Amino acid sequence: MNKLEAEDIYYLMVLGRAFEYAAKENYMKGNISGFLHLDIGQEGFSVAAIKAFEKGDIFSTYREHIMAMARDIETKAIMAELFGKQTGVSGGKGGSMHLFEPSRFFYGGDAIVGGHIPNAVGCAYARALQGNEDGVMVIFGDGATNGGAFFESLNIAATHKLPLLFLCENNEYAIGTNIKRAAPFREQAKKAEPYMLTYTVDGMDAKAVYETVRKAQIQIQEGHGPVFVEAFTCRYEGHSVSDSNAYRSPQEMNHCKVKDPLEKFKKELQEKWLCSEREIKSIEAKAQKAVDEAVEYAENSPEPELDALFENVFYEERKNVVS
Ligand SMILES: Cc1ncc(C[n+]2csc(CCOP(=O)(O)OP(=O)(O)O)c2C)c(N)n1
Ligand SMILES: [Mg+2]
Repeated sequence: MNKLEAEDIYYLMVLGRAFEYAAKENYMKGNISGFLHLDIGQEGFSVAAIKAFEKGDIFSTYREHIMAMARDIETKAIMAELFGKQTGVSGGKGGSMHLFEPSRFFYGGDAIVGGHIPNAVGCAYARALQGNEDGVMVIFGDGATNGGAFFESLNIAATHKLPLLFLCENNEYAIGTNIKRAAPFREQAKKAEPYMLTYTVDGMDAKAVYETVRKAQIQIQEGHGPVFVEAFTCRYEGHSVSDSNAYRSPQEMNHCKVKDPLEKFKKELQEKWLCSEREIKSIEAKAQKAVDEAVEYAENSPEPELDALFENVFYEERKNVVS
């Protein structure tokens, strides 16, 4: 990572946090409806993982606004999607959980917990057949590792030595259920150990996530088969905006917030890359401006046309085809 890349990562982290707060505010105002899962506290993980995974296909969880931004999908098109507008990245029909942009090799967002993991296995299989060496990454939560589809995917990916990076974001919660009540151990990487190489990393440390994902991508590209990376993170808000987060004590939340990924990465910028306070303030101002513009754009965008209801319902040749 060089200075420009580090500044870009910090910009995206600040952009992501400002975006999430703006989304929450607009949900409360009634401008956004449906489910809204915020990624505040996990920005370092989301940005660094996507930036480190150069090229290649990405299948993500439903908590994916910031990941989509890091894949260079326009902030305003993401906000417009949350508003359900025609200019949204999925034409206003996907909403927060279905940000889909095949031209960026970014396939959501999936509302079915763990449902996207077999899809990523299929994509990795296709890429292997095509001789494409970029690799595929699938991102999911700790809760998704308790489902059958996850274990079947580990098995198929390992048997066929597929170029697939399994990236688990372990925030120790599946909605309000603590991991201790849903799994026999905290480290979900243990579930993958019999099948493939595994790594664990501090998900609140963007630089560490970046380095681990980069290393893992290089390994899958070398053709040895899948790799599993687990990052430990902390979600600051409730599961979704309608969850009051009352099941976590103030002490637990404080313990989380001292590890703030933005603060940690800001120090990295100052100490390693010698960024001045002025440079940092200018990155932060640019991010806030982009979010304000995205909200304005979303507010002023038209609703989808009624006819759009019938588009993309049935397969049409050459539409949404990724080559
Ligand atoms: C197959 C399926 N079962 C249950 C749900 C309901 N549900 C939505 S989110 C969630 C928790 C998922 O937790 P985790 O995978 O850890 O992701 P996180 O929200 O922590 O990012 C559950 C059970 C669902 N959407 N899909
Ligand atoms: Mg979780």
